[in-house]
Amino acid sequence: MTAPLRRIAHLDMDAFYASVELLRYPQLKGLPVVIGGRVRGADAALMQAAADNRRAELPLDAFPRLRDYVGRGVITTATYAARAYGIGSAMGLMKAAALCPDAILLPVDFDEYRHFSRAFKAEILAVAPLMENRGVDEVYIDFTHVEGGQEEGGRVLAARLQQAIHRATGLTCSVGVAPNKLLAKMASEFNKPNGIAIVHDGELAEKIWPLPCRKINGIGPRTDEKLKALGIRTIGELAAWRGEALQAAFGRSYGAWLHAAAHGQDDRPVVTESEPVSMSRETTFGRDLHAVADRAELGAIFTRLCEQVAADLARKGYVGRTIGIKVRYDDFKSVTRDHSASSHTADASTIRQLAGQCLKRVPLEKRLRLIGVRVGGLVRTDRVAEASAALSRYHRAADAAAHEGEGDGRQTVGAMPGGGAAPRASQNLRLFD
Ligand code: TTP
Ligand code: MG
Ligand code: MG
Repeated sequence: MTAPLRRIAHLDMDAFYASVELLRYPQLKGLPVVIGGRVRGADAALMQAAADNRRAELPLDAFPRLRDYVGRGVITTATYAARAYGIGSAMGLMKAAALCPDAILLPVDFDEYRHFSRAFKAEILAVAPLMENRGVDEVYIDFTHVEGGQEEGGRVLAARLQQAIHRATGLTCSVGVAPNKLLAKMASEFNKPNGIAIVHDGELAEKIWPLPCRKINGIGPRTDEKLKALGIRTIGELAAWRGEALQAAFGRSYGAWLHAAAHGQDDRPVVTESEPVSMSRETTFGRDLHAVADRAELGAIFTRLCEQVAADLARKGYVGRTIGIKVRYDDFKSVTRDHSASSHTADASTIRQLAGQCLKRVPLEKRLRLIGVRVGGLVRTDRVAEASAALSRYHRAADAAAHEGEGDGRQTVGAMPGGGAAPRASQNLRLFD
């Protein structure tokens, strides 16, 4: 079997602030709407509607319009309907008013955007734990080892994430999947809004090289000016330059980076937040033990390890849903087994039960030197409701897709009263060390 291809996704919400506002003002759907600085005076109607919890009923003529705006505020974002007038992020509101005076102007509400930011990221984390936050509305996700992440170049998983996010929040997003972050970031813009774009190695000339240099994240306006002065407008033109020449013009390290970027090279990893991903306890026995002859002693040690992991989880405020074990034999070979339950737990007896089932799946003829228990797929206890709701929505969506014949035939483990169900027989056997 060949190693899986590196597949990295960049996911970016569509017209994020504006789309969140449209959730509570559905009457604005399809209209040019901009989200801008503070709207003074004119927003009395908005504030009253909010106070009465009747935002959705506010008539269109009660909304503030761009034409009435006076001041130096800038636009944070605009709906796609407003973008059709040439309006966009960072543009002055009065300049935008000249382009589309009838556009509706709403004030920013960061708390609301943060809430939806957390919500869409929870949907992703429920299925793809290797996620890197890149601000309020975008993330990188390592698709390489996630179910569906290799299918159709990542399109299958991207579509599932879009569905899960839409189901949970009502919001749309766009996803680019590519061999690395650099290309994924560019690809996520290709089919905005609500689009997916897949880039493979070997498609550089066709999909990347025609783009202007500014599309590379890391080439700003100043570098772009300098490139233009050298006659370099597109990424393809940049790629045609020798590395040494770029280094001479832009300095050693930035020149080398420009050269690599133009050739689609980028090996930066997806960096997750420094939250623990798992907690484990293991013990090496004073003498090698045998599963049958030393059953009672082994059982007691195993139970104590589970209790220790449970206590670690409780103390640090985490629950997990992937329960795993590791055993090392007297010949120093090790094996691990794990099993992902359908709900999170920090309960010692649930962990003991699931870990015990994992233990039944390892060969126990040889004597054992060491045994370990691990709980992974951690979420903070105060986020568990969010995470488990996301997970069950995802499983329902995946099941529905499977029934529609679009699925990949994945089996989901059903609800497990008391935390016990037969682990999947197809679990990977991973050799340790
Ligand atoms: P973006 O993802 O750049 O833009 P967007 O989500 O509004 O639209 P797109 O569909 O093109 O992705 O930025 C995310 C949010 O960040 C955006 O909704 C508002 C905020 N923002 C600013 O406040 N100022 C800015 O200059 C930009 C670019 C964004
Ligand atoms: Mg966005
Ligand atoms: Mg963004």
